[in-house]
Amino acid sequence: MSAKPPSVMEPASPKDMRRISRRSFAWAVGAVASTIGIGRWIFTRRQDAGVPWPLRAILGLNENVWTDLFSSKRQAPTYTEARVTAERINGDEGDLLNDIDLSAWKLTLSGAHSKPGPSTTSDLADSADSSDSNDKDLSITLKQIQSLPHVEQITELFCIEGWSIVQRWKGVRFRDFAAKYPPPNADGSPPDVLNHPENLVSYVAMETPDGGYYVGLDMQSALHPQTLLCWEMNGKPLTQEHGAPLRLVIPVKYGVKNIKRIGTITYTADKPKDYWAEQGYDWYAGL
Ligand SMILES: Nc1nc2c(c(=O)[nH]1)N[C@H]1C(S)=C(S)[C@@H](COP(=O)(O)O)O[C@H]1N2
Ligand SMILES: [Mo]
Repeated sequence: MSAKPPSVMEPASPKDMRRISRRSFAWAVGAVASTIGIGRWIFTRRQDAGVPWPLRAILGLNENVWTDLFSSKRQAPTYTEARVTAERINGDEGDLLNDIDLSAWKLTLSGAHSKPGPSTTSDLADSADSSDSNDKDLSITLKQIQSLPHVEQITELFCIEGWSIVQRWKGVRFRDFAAKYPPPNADGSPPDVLNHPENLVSYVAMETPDGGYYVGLDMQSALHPQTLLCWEMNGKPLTQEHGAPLRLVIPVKYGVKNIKRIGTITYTADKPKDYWAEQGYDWYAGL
């Protein structure tokens, strides 16, 4: 059992809570959100999430507010096809203006728990010794990634420069990728990505093949159900300016975290370096 988070408001009785008006409720939610530095996104999106979890947050009854705030109930808005805007290219760090040989591209996965999670009988046989972890990098082809269950979603990408675009993306949920190629648990015990993400190491680092652009992500945001590894944008394979062959789409973060042309993914217990954080922007860059 972890300790209760420090309470920022006097706890109210359940009877009191029922009397709290919508407005004071919203204010209280804002107070909690800004106190813990989560900001605008939580505040403006909360109504979508239904009532129970903010009540828990305000009352401080939930033992893990952090996890709750980033639970799958926190969804970025999705849009219909009619709302898709013109494409816009921004940022070419990581040598995006120069071609790479897409047919030779492989994703390097570093820091994964020894073996891919079982999803077939042959994998099951393979993973008999999966309790010992090793430091070997995995090399994963685009085909292997595309063979995972994929989804399409239309979401908004906000650039820190102040503009945004709505695009349709196709890819695999990072959480499904992580279930197949699991991060290790912080204490070395066997990971259970979907049921016990809180035991995993805390961060994911991603960088371009040349190392010229790199982002650090907290594990909660990486495992958010709208965080995708994408290979298609608006019904077409990614162009190289948009990050072919594989990019991150993470609508709970600003554009800077949506790294294009991923070369390496690393699971790590240490807070990863981040290109724009080094330029003075907030490391989390959450919306
Ligand atoms: N490799 C790489 N990825 C990147 C960038 C970059 O410079 N290099 N810029 C980021 C920024 S600031 C934004 S706003 C988005 C823009 O994505 P888009 O060009 O597909 O619209 O990509 C992000 N990913
Ligand atoms: Mo951006």
